[in-house]
Amino acid sequence: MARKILVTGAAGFIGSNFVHYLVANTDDVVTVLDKFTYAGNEASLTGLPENRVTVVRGDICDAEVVDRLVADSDVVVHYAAESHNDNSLHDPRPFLDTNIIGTYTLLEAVRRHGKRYHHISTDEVYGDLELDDPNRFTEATPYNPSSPYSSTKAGSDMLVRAWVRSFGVQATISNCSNNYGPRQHVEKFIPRQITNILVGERPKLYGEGLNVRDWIHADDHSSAVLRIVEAGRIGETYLIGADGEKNNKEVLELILTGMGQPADAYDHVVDRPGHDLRYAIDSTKLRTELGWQPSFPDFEKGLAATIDWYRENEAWWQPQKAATEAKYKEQGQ
Ligand code: NAD
Ligand code: TDX
Repeated sequence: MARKILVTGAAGFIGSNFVHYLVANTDDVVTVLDKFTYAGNEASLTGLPENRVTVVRGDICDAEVVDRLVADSDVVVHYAAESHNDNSLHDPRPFLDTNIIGTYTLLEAVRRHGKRYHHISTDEVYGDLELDDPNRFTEATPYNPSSPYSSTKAGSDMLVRAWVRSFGVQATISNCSNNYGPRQHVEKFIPRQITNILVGERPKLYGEGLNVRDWIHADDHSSAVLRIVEAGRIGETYLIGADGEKNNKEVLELILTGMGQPADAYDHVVDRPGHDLRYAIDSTKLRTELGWQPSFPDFEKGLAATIDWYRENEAWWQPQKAATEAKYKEQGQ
């Protein structure tokens, strides 16, 4: 039977990809709750069938709207967040409001109405690893967040765990590594560099670019979340990753050469304060317990498709580009 799924933050990057994924792969009926901050984009939800997807403009901190929408759903999948580390270093307050109070507001509503809840989180809650550390993050790694962004995500995860234990809320949590793919805001690393090249600006690398991120295609994140919603054990955390470790310099060189530019045609800019060195996910639990596997194991192929998407969808990103770069310029980045 078709489920009624409330997806928060689905005008953003990963949430919108999840809704497109649900429409293509299930019979579910979806309600989107999104505040349409600078990161929300109506164009990310165009082309979806009106009889399956309803979009509500609202704040997850608004208890009244959240209560009404949760009451009318079977499952809540919570993506909405302030998501950018650099922004959190300059103005942390919205991160506390949305990531902590917003999650609290949702948890109280699912508790009142006895609804299934899935919480989307990040591997950044675990802090960072040395480049030569043979270990990767697992569900047992202690929390050690570095930035205002990751500390508010860690706080939101802790709220979920407390609401499961103290109030019996039917929740699961997933912590995923860095996503790439279509519809990601141009403030983030990969889209920033692709669109810089497209507008004739040089790409910008923080520091020496030796920081490692563990890349996963957004569709693989979506398939993992759906699997956890359908078969995950209540109260459990699942790490999501696709064995995609690469340092930033390597990724930037792949973008440059993939777009017909010399591999060194970029600028080094001032590093991010507190910049996490390396993230790496061990997703054995998700793979063995729930039988999940990534469908996009080839990063270079996925990156080439992502470059094509930005080439073909200039109308989607162009309106945000100049303001995003002006903000970075003020910060020396
Ligand atoms: P994004 O910034 O692209 O989108 C966030 C969306 O949330 C936007 O549409 C925005 O309008 C909405 N939003 C913000 N505040 C809101 C509020 N108060 N009420 C309602 N809506 C609000 O973010 P993203 O990269 O798609 O990340 C989505 C989720 O996935 C976040 O929870 C993030 O922590 C998590 N995550 C992201 C990554 C990644 O690589 N981007 C990796 C792991 C986990
Ligand atoms: O211009 C840039 N140059 C650069 O070298 C930008 C924007 C970033 N970087 C570096 C910083 C990071 O090491 O690239 C790496 C990736 O940066 P971001 O895209 O800002 O991502 P990150 O900080 O790793 O966090 C992302 O993954 C985890 C998401 O933004 C988070 O929401 C998610 O939780």
